[in-house]
Amino acid sequence: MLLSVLSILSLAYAAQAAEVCYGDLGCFTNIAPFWGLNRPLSSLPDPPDVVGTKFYLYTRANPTMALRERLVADSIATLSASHFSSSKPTRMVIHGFTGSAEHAWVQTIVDELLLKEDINVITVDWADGASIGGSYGQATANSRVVGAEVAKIVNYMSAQTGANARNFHLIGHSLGCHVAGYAGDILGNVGRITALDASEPYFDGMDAIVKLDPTDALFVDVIHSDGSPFIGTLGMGTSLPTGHVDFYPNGGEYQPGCHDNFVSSVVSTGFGLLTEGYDGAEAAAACSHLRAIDYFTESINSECPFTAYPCESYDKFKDGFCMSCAGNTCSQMGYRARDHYGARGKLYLTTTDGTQPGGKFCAYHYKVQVTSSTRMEETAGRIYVTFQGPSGITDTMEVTDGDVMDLKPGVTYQKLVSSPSNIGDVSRVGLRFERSSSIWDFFAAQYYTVGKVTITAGETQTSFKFCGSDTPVNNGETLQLTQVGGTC
Ligand SMILES: [Ca+2]
Repeated sequence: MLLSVLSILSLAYAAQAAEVCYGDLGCFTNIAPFWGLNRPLSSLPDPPDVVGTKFYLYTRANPTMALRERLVADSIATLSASHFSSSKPTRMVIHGFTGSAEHAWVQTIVDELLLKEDINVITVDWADGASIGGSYGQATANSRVVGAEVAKIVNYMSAQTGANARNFHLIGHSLGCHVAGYAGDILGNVGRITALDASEPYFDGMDAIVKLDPTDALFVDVIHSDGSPFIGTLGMGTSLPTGHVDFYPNGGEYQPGCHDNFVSSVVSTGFGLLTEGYDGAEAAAACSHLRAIDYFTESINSECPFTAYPCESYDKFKDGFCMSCAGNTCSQMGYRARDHYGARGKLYLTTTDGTQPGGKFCAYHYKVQVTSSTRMEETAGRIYVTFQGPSGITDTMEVTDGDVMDLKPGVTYQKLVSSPSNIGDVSRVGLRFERSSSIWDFFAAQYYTVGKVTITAGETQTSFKFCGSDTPVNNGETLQLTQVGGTC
């Protein structure tokens, strides 16, 4: 049945199949693999002069938008008059659908990159080809032309200056990730592609040649921040593993502090338009989709490492089962991902919602384990823990399940806890017990008896053990543990 529907669609589509050729950028067709069930309407790309791709160079000598220098492929005059240095690494920033290199986030990434390193930064502007006036499908097609133009200018700069594609790092957002993929596919030896929430619609389920994949650069790192399904929840990013290493902050579907379901998007987009213009509207409509940019930008000069851990699932990660980096399997999300080249696969981490002072998203991860005394009387309730070190104190967090209230002797309750500050060596733990008030737990013991508490810092892979010495904790009371180590 499916096959016959496909063949009818194929026949109907064959009538519209076409090809366009744009000189040295090559020819582009709208047939398979660029057409298929996941891309039922495949457009041909607009001509390069309609897509209007422009390249702007920033260096420490010309770091502002007013001083940026336009580079044009085949124009030796612009290249030799520019501050481009072939001996330095080059990073390119590529926006997505409805984007522009004039958007504030692009300039912020440029600023952070130049603060970090004395390099070439090139912004790729294809605002006309990615315009909301066109369709998403047309922008999808146009991204192929932009990819070819990126490859062309990299080849031109290499030929003229001896620059090497291996020293190029393409940083794309949304459709810009696939632009980077096309460029990398043509060039064959791009050093790195960082994909910031690569777009899902028209790409998931398509051939590797159609979308970003690990063969497009020597190293491809991907941040998934809006990976909930497009159909139903309007998640714009893909949740599928797309690179050598794929980061899933907060599970990769929704980001904390974002309210991007359809209804709230419509309301907040209108509010954003009224109050902050286009950037505000985009931020409100695509909060989780844009958060990948925020994480990457922060990671460039952040002291906080954005450590990410391999795990089977986000649920297991949240329960504290995946805090081990044994075998160098962890990485750092964002700018420093390349420093942990050996890490592969799906990595998880949590972030804050960015509302604490300083507006930072990076968080430190701790596994908290509370083990009941083996001599404890059974009881029912919840256990909460807070802990501190020389440089911070955490909020009070529940380590029990929340639903299951039974507390049994010798059992360990554990959770992943994240803190916006680095606590340092943990020196004190506060453990509070709240007894169940349910009538069904009437005969349960009035107190909880703690055997030990272990805090493991994910970032340093260090554990701190506190013996509870079978101390009972009454309902509503907090027990302070200050003695690290011991036998228990
Ligand atoms: Ca590809």
